[in-house]
Amino acid sequence: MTSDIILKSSVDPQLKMIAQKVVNAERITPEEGLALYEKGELGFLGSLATLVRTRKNKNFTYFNKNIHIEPTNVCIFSCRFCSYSKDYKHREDGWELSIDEMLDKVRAYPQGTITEVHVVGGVHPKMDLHYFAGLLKEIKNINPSLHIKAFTAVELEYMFRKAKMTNAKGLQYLKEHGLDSIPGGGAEIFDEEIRNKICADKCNAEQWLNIHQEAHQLNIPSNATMLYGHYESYAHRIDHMNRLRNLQDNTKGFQTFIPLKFRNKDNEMSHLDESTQIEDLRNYAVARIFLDNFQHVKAYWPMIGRATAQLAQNFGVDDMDGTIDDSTRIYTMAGSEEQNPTLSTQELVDLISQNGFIAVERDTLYNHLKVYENASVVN
Ligand code: V47
Ligand code: SF4
Repeated sequence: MTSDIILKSSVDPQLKMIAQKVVNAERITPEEGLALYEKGELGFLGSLATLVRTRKNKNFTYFNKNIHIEPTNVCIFSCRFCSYSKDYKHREDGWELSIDEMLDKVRAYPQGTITEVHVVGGVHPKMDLHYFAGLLKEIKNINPSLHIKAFTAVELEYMFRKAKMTNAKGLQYLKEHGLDSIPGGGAEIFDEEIRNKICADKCNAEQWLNIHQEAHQLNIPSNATMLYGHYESYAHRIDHMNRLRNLQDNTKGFQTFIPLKFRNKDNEMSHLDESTQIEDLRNYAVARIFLDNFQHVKAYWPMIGRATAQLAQNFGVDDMDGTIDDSTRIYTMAGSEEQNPTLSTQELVDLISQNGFIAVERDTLYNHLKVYENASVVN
């Protein structure tokens, strides 16, 4: 039935052929991915992405209970899309949390109320590898069952370089202190020319991919992001996802892919328009179809807004990130709809089930903690 709809829905012979491949669960090529971006209309892409999503994750949409800690927004790098960082010379305009302040945030959540702490922030020259290893250890002392997902490859590359450690040694050291997984930030767009245009001075594509590869080899899972909707072309997006797909073929260590929509408030790229909602949904769908070896695609609701995140479930998305108690400022400062990004469990379950999907509370590794089978569908 679904296959019929897909095959009839497009008159373009190339798209029909791609649809047939997706129905047969065959991998599509980068050229075919590009054709989806260039020619696939919203409904067609949504049907194909839903086919893949249902095959991989049934009718489930995942969320978890997490908090974000942003140790500092002081950063030695100068990404042009960043609305949040302050350079070291102007650090008094930013924030620098002490270890105790960060631990207080963890202590505020009694055992069982959250399962994950997500730590990510600016690259501060005084917060080094040993400083952060100490933080991880203290978090685990407070609550050993908490999963710590911490530090983008950009932060890690700087920490390891400064500590004169190889990526493998540095990752092993952090793992011994409590690091459980790595978030997907810092990937931006891998193409060298575009990367140089938007974030010339931080780790390059090869370094980003290498850190994730080394992490996977040490059994540290990670996520991957793509910052889209700025100077990049569709071909750049496909190139980005193709590099991730190739690495994933080797390591199988990526858990989820997270497209991040460029937000244009108060940064050096504010003159660029933001992508439309239709483009955002098309992008989720192409990602879901192209990344056949990624189990999950996440709509990060604090950035995209809860209404689009809800709709994105019909375009391949099966994960909403978390309740995100406490502050995450990287998007609120860049102009996202969500100025107070906190959702209660009930609100997240409603968001998912109102669109006919089954909300599943997961841990960071996607083990099911609670399935909300009977949540009501409200039209
Ligand atoms: O790498 C910064 C992005 C990322 C802007 O792994 C912007 O579960 C849009 O990666 N417009 C960091 N995006 C956040 C991140 C993340 C978030 C949630 C979950 C996970 C995960 C990872 O934020 C940066 C950059 O790509 N970003 N500024 C902006 N103006
Ligand atoms: Fe620093 Fe991250 Fe902002 Fe780039 S995106 S300037 S690395 S805080």
